[in-house]
Amino acid sequence: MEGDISLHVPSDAPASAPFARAKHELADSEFSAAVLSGFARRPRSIPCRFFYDTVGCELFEEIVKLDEYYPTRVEAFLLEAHGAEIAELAGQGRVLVEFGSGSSRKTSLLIGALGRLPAYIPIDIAAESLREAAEWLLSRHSDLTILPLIADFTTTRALPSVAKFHGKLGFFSGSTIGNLTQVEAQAFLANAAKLLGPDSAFLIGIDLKKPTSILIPAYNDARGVTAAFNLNLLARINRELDGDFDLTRFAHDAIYNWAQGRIEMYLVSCTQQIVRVLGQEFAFAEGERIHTENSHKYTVREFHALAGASGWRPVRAWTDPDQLFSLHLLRHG
Ligand code: AVJ
Repeated sequence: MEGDISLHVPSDAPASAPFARAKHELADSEFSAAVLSGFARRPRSIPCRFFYDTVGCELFEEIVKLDEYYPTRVEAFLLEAHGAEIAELAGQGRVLVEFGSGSSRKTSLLIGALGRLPAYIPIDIAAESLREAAEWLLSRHSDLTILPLIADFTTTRALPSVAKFHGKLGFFSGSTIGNLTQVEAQAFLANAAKLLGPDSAFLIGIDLKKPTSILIPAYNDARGVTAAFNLNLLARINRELDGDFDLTRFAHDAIYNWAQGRIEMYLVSCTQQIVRVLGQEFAFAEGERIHTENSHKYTVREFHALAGASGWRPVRAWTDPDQLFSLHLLRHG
């Protein structure tokens, strides 16, 4: 089925375009560089984009089905309930550009509401997800032109040239922007404004601030799927970087940092231990934490301020009756 996707690859696409091997093959050295530098720092850390290898993508698909993990379900509800209004306010005939598209399951709801699109450009670092998502989308929207980009959406600087001839609608779902600090989120939004161009629209899903009685279980579920997702980072180090992490000697933890307004995920060393990675030894104290993810939460007001500071004008926001999640339509230019 790969052929289905490459049929849509324009010959003049930018270097980071569909399944460009160079970018993909860099992954290993990128991962090792990130782990080695993250382990040299205190507290130790691993960037959350490395969650999404094949196993990690599968575990994330399990997370979104958990009772405790409301964001995906509520966002899908908002897209279904308000799709027609979103389409009307966004305007017809725009190229849809999705940042961190993953499985594109929610995108299908948006595409259904938008009607005919000149093209859909999903941007993701997970090549396998892009391939699978494109297949799945084509099975539901057979006349859709899909131009996947394997890239880190925070550093994407160019779109396939077909995008030049149409207006653009950006889509950034799942509150993935929450992985960025406020400073990084502002830089991302400013870059997206440049990438999408004058008169573009942007639809963004934002997880709302709420009681920790709801937030914590969403990141520490009873079945331990999120724990497995987090621990997969260590398994990935074992697989790809010749590591010898004993996964039973690290534990998943998720806390809410009130000062920063974010969930923080950690892998906590259960004992004092020495771990080898790429021939180097790393000593971990008992209780020492590896920081693996931030997931910032916003109020509608806070997000409007953030968007406004990077040149985006809020057009409308939609929230569910329980105020768990929000969708924002922004315009600029
Ligand atoms: C989709 C990346 C935003 O922070 O809620 C889910 C990732 N991490 N459970 C989130 C995630 C743990 C998710 N993002």
